[in-house]
Parts: sequence; structure tokens; C-alpha cells
Amino acid sequence: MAIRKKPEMINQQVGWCGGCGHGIVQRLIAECCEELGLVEKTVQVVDIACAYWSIDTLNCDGIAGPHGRCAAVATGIKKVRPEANVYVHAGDGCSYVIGLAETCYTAMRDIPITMIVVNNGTFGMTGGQMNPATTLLGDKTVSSVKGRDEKAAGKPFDMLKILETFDIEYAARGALYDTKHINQTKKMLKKGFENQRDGKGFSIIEILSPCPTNWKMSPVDSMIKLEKENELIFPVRVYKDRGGEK
Ligand SMILES: Cc1ncc(C[n+]2csc(CCOP(=O)(O)OP(=O)(O)O)c2C)c(N)n1
Ligand code: SF4
Repeated sequence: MAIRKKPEMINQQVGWCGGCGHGIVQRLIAECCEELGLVEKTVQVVDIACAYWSIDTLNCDGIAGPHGRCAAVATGIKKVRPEANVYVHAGDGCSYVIGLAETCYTAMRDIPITMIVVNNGTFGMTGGQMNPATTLLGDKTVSSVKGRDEKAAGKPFDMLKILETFDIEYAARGALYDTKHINQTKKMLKKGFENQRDGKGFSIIEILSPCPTNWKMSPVDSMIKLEKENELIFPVRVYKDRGGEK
């Protein structure tokens, strides 16, 4: 059996809850940066939410952006350090709710960064509120205690369907519920980093990810929910590959 060696870029254990997807995402990021020889040039921009725990645990430069402003912070860094490998690691609240404008402007300007969005269907860090973009209809959260109701709160929406209409380099959605999908997600992330290395435009990779703590489910049941429920609304696929289309 092949054993995946822990990337050296990860220098200590992180404080994410057991079964959280953020740790898998961090590991995939580290594997990609190491395999592409990008560690020395890497700057991570993490959001002041659950992604934040990555800040001191990777051997690379990094900054925590104010909640929702990560795409704007990463844009600034890329403008002054164009040679750097700049990526965002943030949640779906940061990227699609409070930071919706920042994400759209970064896409509109086709800024050549790699944006990684953890879609866990909730505001994890603040205790599990409904995310207007990603909480499924019927899902119970601390701000939709009887389950999300369409009349009261509208429906979830697929931001990648909007972002693919911008003139950007790459938009894709991966998932973490089994090894096959984790490996597929890694390929998407690698593509996002390669695009940046090759001087191409904005790449965004969204990842369906479990939050067992706020979903009040076991890690195993959380993975089953991701596959059986969330993926139906948020399909795993490549939405846009400008280079590949040519
Ligand atoms: C300007 C501002 N508004 C609100 C907050 C409170 N806040 C911190 S994290 C967060 C939501 C986190 O959810 P998400 O971005 O999906 O990330 P997750 O923790 O689920 O990974 C909120 C509302 C804040 N810190 N700053
Ligand atoms: S609250 Fe959810 S997203 Fe945050 S660390 Fe725990 S499981 Fe992960």
C-alpha cells in the first residue's frame, strides 16, 4: 500500500475539529506546492474563520485577511509581488457572502491568483449559522432552526455558475468525501497553481467539505451527506478551463 508522506511544508498539528475538511484541503495545498517546487515563493492568505488555523502551520509567508476580504488582500500582494505564488484559503461565507464583491471583482479583473473556497454549507467559525449561498433547503442551522425555508431565506445558489461567465482562467468544484474525489480535487488545485505559475489568469477551486461539529453529525455521516445531498445541488465538475478551451 502506498503511504502518502506528510508534506514538509506542514510544520505542526493544526487545531481543526476531528473530521473537518479544512485539514485535508491544507494538506492538498502543501502537496501541490511541494510537487511544483513553489514553497519558497508561496504566500497564503487565510480568512479570519476556520481557515485561519493554517496561518502558523505552513512553512511559507502568509497573512490573515479581514473576514471576507481575502481576494482583495491577495490581489494587493500579487500586484506588488507578481513572482509570488499567492493563494487564498477561505470559507464559503468569506468568499460568497460577506466577500461576494471582493471575489467578483477579483474575477472581473482576472487577477492571476489561486482562490480555494471551502464549501461546508455553514459559517463554521461563528457557530454554524445558515450560509445564504450554500446551506441546503431543509438543513437545520442555529439561524434556521427548523430547517432552511425557501420563502424565508431563498434558495442556495451555485456561485461557480456565475463566476464561469467572467473572463477567468479556471473554475472547478471538487469534493472530499472519498479518496477518488480527494485525488480529483488535488488535480484541480494543481491546475490552479500551474495556471498561476504559467502567468495565466484567475483560478477558483471550490471544495465540498464537511463540518461535523456544526452539522452535529459524525465525520462518517458528514461525508455521506456531502455525497448524497450537497453534491446534488453543487455538482463536482470543471466549469471553466480557458486554456483547455483553446
Ligand atoms: C467583518 C466581519 N464580519 C463578521 C465576522 C464574524 N465572522 C467570522 S468568521 C465568519 C463566518 C465564517 O464562515 P466561512 O467564511 O464559511 O468559514 P468557515 O469558518 O466555515 O470555514 C463570520 C461571520 C468578522 N470576523 N468580521
Ligand atoms: S467548526 Fe467546522 S469548519 Fe470549523 S474547524 Fe470545526 S469542523 Fe472545521
